[in-house]
Amino acid sequence: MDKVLLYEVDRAVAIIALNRPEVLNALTEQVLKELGDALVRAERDAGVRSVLLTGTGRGFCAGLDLREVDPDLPGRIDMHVRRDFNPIIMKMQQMPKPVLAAVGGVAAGAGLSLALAADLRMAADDARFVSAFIRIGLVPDSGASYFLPKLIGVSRAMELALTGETLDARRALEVGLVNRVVSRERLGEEALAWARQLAEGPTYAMGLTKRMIYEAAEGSLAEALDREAAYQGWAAGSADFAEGVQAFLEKRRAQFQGR
Ligand code: T3D
Repeated sequence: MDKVLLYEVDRAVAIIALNRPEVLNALTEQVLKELGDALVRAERDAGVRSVLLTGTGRGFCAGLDLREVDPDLPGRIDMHVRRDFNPIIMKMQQMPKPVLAAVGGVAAGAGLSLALAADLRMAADDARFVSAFIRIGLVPDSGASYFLPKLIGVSRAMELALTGETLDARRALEVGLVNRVVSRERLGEEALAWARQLAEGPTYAMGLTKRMIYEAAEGSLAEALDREAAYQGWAAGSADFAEGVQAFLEKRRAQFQGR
Protein backbone atom coordinates (compact mmCIF):
# COMPACT_ATOMS: atom_id res chain seq x y z
CA MET A 1 0.00 0.00 0.00
CA ASP A 2 1.27 3.53 -0.81
CA LYS A 3 2.37 5.67 2.07
CA VAL A 4 -0.28 8.27 2.89
CA LEU A 5 2.35 10.77 3.99
CA LEU A 6 5.84 11.34 2.61
CA TYR A 7 8.65 12.78 4.71
CA GLU A 8 12.15 13.67 3.61
CA VAL A 9 14.83 16.10 4.66
CA ASP A 10 16.53 17.97 1.85
CA ARG A 11 19.34 20.29 2.91
CA ALA A 12 17.73 21.34 6.20
CA VAL A 13 14.21 21.49 4.75
CA ALA A 14 11.72 18.91 6.01
CA ILE A 15 9.39 18.21 3.11
CA ILE A 16 6.07 16.78 4.26
CA ALA A 17 3.70 15.72 1.50
CA LEU A 18 0.14 14.48 1.90
CA ASN A 19 -0.02 11.50 -0.42
CA ARG A 20 -3.53 10.39 -1.33
CA PRO A 21 -3.72 12.03 -4.75
CA GLU A 22 -6.69 9.94 -5.91
CA VAL A 23 -8.90 11.76 -3.38
CA LEU A 24 -7.12 15.11 -3.52
CA ASN A 25 -5.24 14.22 -0.32
CA ALA A 26 -8.38 14.03 1.81
CA LEU A 27 -7.58 13.53 5.48
CA THR A 28 -8.15 10.26 7.31
CA GLU A 29 -7.32 9.55 10.95
CA GLN A 30 -4.19 7.77 9.75
CA VAL A 31 -3.01 10.76 7.69
CA LEU A 32 -3.63 13.09 10.60
CA LYS A 33 -1.71 10.84 12.97
CA GLU A 34 1.24 10.66 10.57
CA LEU A 35 1.13 14.38 9.89
CA GLY A 36 1.23 15.14 13.61
CA ASP A 37 4.18 12.77 14.06
CA ALA A 38 6.01 14.30 11.08
CA LEU A 39 5.67 17.80 12.48
CA VAL A 40 7.03 16.69 15.86
CA ARG A 41 9.92 14.95 14.08
CA ALA A 42 10.73 18.10 12.08
CA GLU A 43 10.58 20.23 15.19
CA ARG A 44 12.89 17.93 17.16
CA ASP A 45 15.46 17.39 14.40
CA ALA A 46 18.15 20.02 14.89
CA GLY A 47 19.19 19.47 11.27
CA VAL A 48 15.77 20.72 10.10
CA ARG A 49 15.49 24.49 9.91
CA SER A 50 12.34 24.96 7.86
CA VAL A 51 9.30 22.89 6.95
CA LEU A 52 7.59 22.63 3.58
CA LEU A 53 4.06 21.22 3.63
CA THR A 54 2.53 20.17 0.34
CA GLY A 55 0.39 17.55 -1.37
CA THR A 56 1.06 15.15 -4.22
CA GLY A 57 -1.08 15.05 -7.36
CA ARG A 58 -3.51 17.68 -8.58
CA GLY A 59 -4.77 18.94 -5.20
CA PHE A 60 -3.25 20.21 -1.96
CA CYS A 61 -5.91 18.77 0.36
CA ALA A 62 -9.71 18.34 0.12
CA GLY A 63 -10.26 18.31 3.89
CA LEU A 64 -11.80 15.51 5.89
CA ASP A 65 -12.22 12.29 3.94
CA LEU A 66 -15.99 12.28 3.57
CA ARG A 67 -15.97 8.53 3.11
CA GLU A 68 -14.99 8.29 6.78
CA VAL A 69 -18.23 9.96 7.81
CA ASP A 70 -20.41 7.42 9.55
CA PRO A 71 -23.60 7.65 11.65
CA ASP A 72 -21.48 7.80 14.82
CA LEU A 73 -19.63 10.93 13.73
CA PRO A 74 -21.94 13.51 15.35
CA GLY A 75 -21.34 11.85 18.73
CA ARG A 76 -17.56 11.84 18.44
CA ILE A 77 -16.81 14.80 16.19
CA ASP A 78 -15.96 17.14 19.07
CA MET A 79 -13.38 14.67 20.42
CA HIS A 80 -12.16 13.89 16.89
CA VAL A 81 -11.50 17.54 16.07
CA ARG A 82 -9.74 18.12 19.40
CA ARG A 83 -7.66 14.96 19.26
CA ASP A 84 -6.79 14.66 15.57
CA PHE A 85 -6.90 18.13 14.03
CA ASN A 86 -6.18 20.71 16.72
CA PRO A 87 -2.72 19.52 17.86
CA ILE A 88 -1.50 19.70 14.25
CA ILE A 89 -2.60 23.30 13.91
CA MET A 90 -1.02 24.23 17.25
CA LYS A 91 2.23 22.49 16.34
CA MET A 92 2.51 24.33 13.02
CA GLN A 93 2.04 27.66 14.74
CA GLN A 94 4.17 26.99 17.82
CA MET A 95 7.20 25.22 16.39
CA PRO A 96 10.12 27.66 16.31
CA LYS A 97 10.85 26.98 12.65
CA PRO A 98 9.24 28.60 9.62
CA VAL A 99 6.52 26.51 7.98
CA LEU A 100 5.75 27.12 4.32
CA ALA A 101 2.70 25.63 2.60
CA ALA A 102 2.97 24.99 -1.13
CA VAL A 103 -0.58 24.81 -2.47
CA GLY A 104 -1.29 23.37 -5.89
CA GLY A 105 -4.91 22.80 -6.89
CA VAL A 106 -7.61 22.73 -4.27
CA ALA A 107 -7.31 23.46 -0.54
CA ALA A 108 -10.77 22.80 0.91
CA GLY A 109 -12.22 22.45 4.39
CA ALA A 110 -9.55 21.31 6.83
CA GLY A 111 -7.16 21.38 3.85
CA LEU A 112 -7.71 25.12 3.72
CA SER A 113 -7.08 25.23 7.47
CA LEU A 114 -3.73 23.47 7.04
CA ALA A 115 -2.67 26.04 4.45
CA LEU A 116 -3.79 28.88 6.71
CA ALA A 117 -1.91 27.52 9.72
CA ALA A 118 1.41 27.71 7.88
CA ASP A 119 3.53 30.82 8.41
CA LEU A 120 3.82 31.47 4.68
CA ARG A 121 1.89 30.29 1.64
CA MET A 122 3.03 29.84 -1.94
CA ALA A 123 0.26 28.96 -4.39
CA ALA A 124 0.31 27.57 -7.90
CA ASP A 125 -1.70 29.52 -10.43
CA ASP A 126 -4.27 26.71 -10.43
CA ALA A 127 -4.76 26.88 -6.65
CA ARG A 128 -8.32 27.15 -5.28
CA PHE A 129 -9.24 27.92 -1.69
CA VAL A 130 -12.64 26.75 -0.47
CA SER A 131 -14.15 27.02 2.98
CA ALA A 132 -16.04 23.84 2.12
CA PHE A 133 -17.42 23.25 5.61
CA ILE A 134 -20.62 25.18 4.98
CA ARG A 135 -21.26 23.25 1.77
CA ILE A 136 -21.89 20.17 3.88
CA GLY A 137 -23.56 21.91 6.80
CA LEU A 138 -20.52 22.18 9.07
CA VAL A 139 -18.75 25.15 10.58
CA PRO A 140 -15.12 26.11 9.92
CA ASP A 141 -12.70 24.15 12.08
CA SER A 142 -9.00 23.35 12.47
CA GLY A 143 -8.37 27.05 12.94
CA ALA A 144 -10.16 28.34 9.83
CA SER A 145 -12.47 30.62 11.82
CA TYR A 146 -9.41 32.07 13.52
CA PHE A 147 -6.99 32.45 10.63
CA LEU A 148 -9.33 33.58 7.85
CA PRO A 149 -10.45 36.89 9.40
CA LYS A 150 -6.91 37.59 10.57
CA LEU A 151 -5.50 37.09 7.09
CA ILE A 152 -8.19 38.60 4.87
CA GLY A 153 -10.44 40.60 7.20
CA VAL A 154 -13.76 39.83 8.83
CA SER A 155 -15.91 40.83 5.87
CA ARG A 156 -14.16 38.67 3.29
CA ALA A 157 -13.77 35.81 5.75
CA MET A 158 -17.48 35.94 6.51
CA GLU A 159 -18.35 35.83 2.82
CA LEU A 160 -16.12 32.83 2.13
CA ALA A 161 -17.28 30.98 5.23
CA LEU A 162 -20.99 31.61 4.67
CA THR A 163 -21.06 31.00 0.92
CA GLY A 164 -18.39 28.32 0.49
CA GLU A 165 -17.36 30.14 -2.67
CA THR A 166 -14.02 29.43 -4.26
CA LEU A 167 -11.15 31.90 -4.13
CA ASP A 168 -8.75 31.46 -7.02
CA ALA A 169 -5.00 32.02 -6.79
CA ARG A 170 -5.05 35.50 -8.30
CA ARG A 171 -7.71 36.72 -5.89
CA ALA A 172 -6.04 34.91 -2.98
CA LEU A 173 -2.89 36.91 -3.69
CA GLU A 174 -4.85 40.16 -3.99
CA VAL A 175 -6.54 39.74 -0.62
CA GLY A 176 -3.40 38.52 1.15
CA LEU A 177 -4.41 34.93 1.67
CA VAL A 178 -1.20 33.79 -0.02
CA ASN A 179 2.21 35.40 -0.19
CA ARG A 180 3.27 34.38 -3.70
CA VAL A 181 1.81 32.75 -6.81
CA VAL A 182 3.89 30.81 -9.32
CA SER A 183 3.07 28.66 -12.32
CA ARG A 184 1.92 25.14 -11.55
CA GLU A 185 4.96 23.70 -13.30
CA ARG A 186 7.33 25.67 -11.08
CA LEU A 187 5.55 25.26 -7.73
CA GLY A 188 7.72 22.41 -6.41
CA GLU A 189 10.98 24.04 -7.42
CA GLU A 190 10.06 27.56 -6.26
CA ALA A 191 8.63 26.41 -2.95
CA LEU A 192 11.70 24.33 -2.20
CA ALA A 193 13.96 27.25 -3.10
CA TRP A 194 12.03 29.50 -0.72
CA ALA A 195 12.06 26.90 2.05
CA ARG A 196 15.83 26.52 1.54
CA GLN A 197 16.32 30.26 1.68
CA LEU A 198 14.46 30.28 5.00
CA ALA A 199 16.47 27.31 6.26
CA GLU A 200 19.72 29.08 5.43
CA GLY A 201 18.65 32.22 7.29
CA PRO A 202 18.95 33.15 10.98
CA THR A 203 16.33 30.63 11.98
CA TYR A 204 16.78 31.20 15.72
CA ALA A 205 15.69 34.79 15.17
CA MET A 206 12.99 33.59 12.79
CA GLY A 207 11.60 31.38 15.52
CA LEU A 208 11.49 34.32 17.89
CA THR A 209 10.07 36.57 15.19
CA LYS A 210 7.31 34.09 14.42
CA ARG A 211 6.38 33.95 18.09
CA MET A 212 6.49 37.73 18.47
CA ILE A 213 4.28 38.35 15.49
CA TYR A 214 1.68 35.82 16.56
CA GLU A 215 1.71 37.15 20.13
CA ALA A 216 1.35 40.72 18.95
CA ALA A 217 -1.64 39.69 16.87
CA GLU A 218 -3.19 38.27 20.04
CA GLY A 219 -2.75 41.36 22.18
CA SER A 220 -5.59 43.58 23.27
CA LEU A 221 -6.15 47.11 22.04
CA ALA A 222 -5.05 48.38 25.46
CA GLU A 223 -1.73 46.51 25.13
CA ALA A 224 -1.21 47.83 21.61
CA LEU A 225 -1.88 51.39 22.72
CA ASP A 226 0.55 50.94 25.61
CA ARG A 227 3.25 49.58 23.31
CA GLU A 228 2.71 52.38 20.81
CA ALA A 229 3.06 55.03 23.49
CA ALA A 230 6.29 53.51 24.84
CA TYR A 231 7.88 53.11 21.40
CA GLN A 232 6.74 56.56 20.36
CA GLY A 233 8.64 57.91 23.35
CA TRP A 234 11.84 56.34 22.00
CA ALA A 235 11.16 57.57 18.48
CA ALA A 236 10.43 61.11 19.60
CA GLY A 237 13.77 61.21 21.40
CA SER A 238 15.65 60.53 18.17
CA ALA A 239 17.63 62.99 16.07
CA ASP A 240 15.53 61.88 13.10
CA PHE A 241 12.34 63.15 14.73
CA ALA A 242 13.92 66.55 15.41
CA GLU A 243 15.20 66.64 11.82
CA GLY A 244 11.80 65.57 10.45
CA VAL A 245 9.98 68.38 12.17
CA GLN A 246 12.67 70.93 11.28
CA ALA A 247 12.66 69.86 7.61
CA PHE A 248 8.88 70.20 7.50
CA LEU A 249 9.01 73.71 8.93
CA GLU A 250 11.79 74.69 6.51
CA LYS A 251 9.94 73.10 3.55
CA ARG A 252 12.89 70.88 2.60
CA ARG A 253 13.55 67.18 2.31
CA ALA A 254 14.57 65.56 5.60
CA GLN A 255 18.06 64.07 5.96
CA PHE A 256 17.56 61.06 8.23
CA GLN A 257 20.48 59.32 9.91
CA GLY A 258 18.76 56.33 11.45
CA ARG A 259 19.38 57.41 15.04
O1 T3D B 1 -14.93 15.13 12.06
C1 T3D B 1 -14.23 16.02 11.57
O2 T3D B 1 -13.04 15.82 11.39
C2 T3D B 1 -14.83 17.33 11.18
C3 T3D B 1 -13.89 18.12 10.39
C4 T3D B 1 -14.22 18.53 9.17
C5 T3D B 1 -13.24 19.27 8.43
C6 T3D B 1 -13.55 19.31 6.93
O3 T3D B 1 -12.59 19.30 6.19
S1 T3D B 1 -15.14 19.45 6.39
C7 T3D B 1 -14.94 19.63 4.63
C8 T3D B 1 -14.68 18.32 3.94
N1 T3D B 1 -14.35 18.50 2.52
C9 T3D B 1 -15.25 18.80 1.62
O4 T3D B 1 -16.42 18.93 1.87
C10 T3D B 1 -14.75 18.89 0.18
C11 T3D B 1 -15.35 17.81 -0.68
N2 T3D B 1 -14.81 17.84 -2.01
C12 T3D B 1 -15.23 18.77 -2.91
O5 T3D B 1 -16.10 19.58 -2.68
C13 T3D B 1 -14.56 18.73 -4.24
O6 T3D B 1 -13.99 17.45 -4.42
C14 T3D B 1 -13.46 19.78 -4.37
C15 T3D B 1 -14.08 21.18 -4.48
C16 T3D B 1 -12.49 19.73 -3.19
C17 T3D B 1 -12.64 19.52 -5.66
O7 T3D B 1 -13.51 19.38 -6.74
P1 T3D B 1 -12.95 18.76 -8.12
O8 T3D B 1 -14.07 18.82 -9.10
O9 T3D B 1 -11.67 19.39 -8.47
O10 T3D B 1 -12.58 17.24 -7.80
P2 T3D B 1 -13.60 16.01 -7.58
O11 T3D B 1 -13.83 15.34 -8.89
O12 T3D B 1 -14.77 16.43 -6.80
O13 T3D B 1 -12.70 15.07 -6.65
C18 T3D B 1 -11.73 14.17 -7.19
C19 T3D B 1 -11.84 12.89 -6.42
O14 T3D B 1 -11.52 13.13 -5.06
C20 T3D B 1 -13.25 12.33 -6.44
O15 T3D B 1 -13.14 10.92 -6.41
P3 T3D B 1 -13.56 10.03 -7.69
O16 T3D B 1 -14.97 10.40 -8.02
O17 T3D B 1 -12.59 10.46 -8.78
O18 T3D B 1 -13.36 8.63 -7.24
C21 T3D B 1 -13.82 12.82 -5.13
O19 T3D B 1 -14.86 12.01 -4.66
C22 T3D B 1 -12.61 12.71 -4.24
N3 T3D B 1 -12.74 13.64 -3.10
C23 T3D B 1 -12.67 14.96 -3.13
N4 T3D B 1 -12.82 15.46 -1.91
C24 T3D B 1 -12.97 14.40 -1.10
C25 T3D B 1 -12.91 13.23 -1.85
N5 T3D B 1 -13.04 12.03 -1.30
C26 T3D B 1 -13.22 11.98 0.02
N6 T3D B 1 -13.28 13.07 0.81
C27 T3D B 1 -13.16 14.29 0.30
N7 T3D B 1 -13.18 15.35 1.09
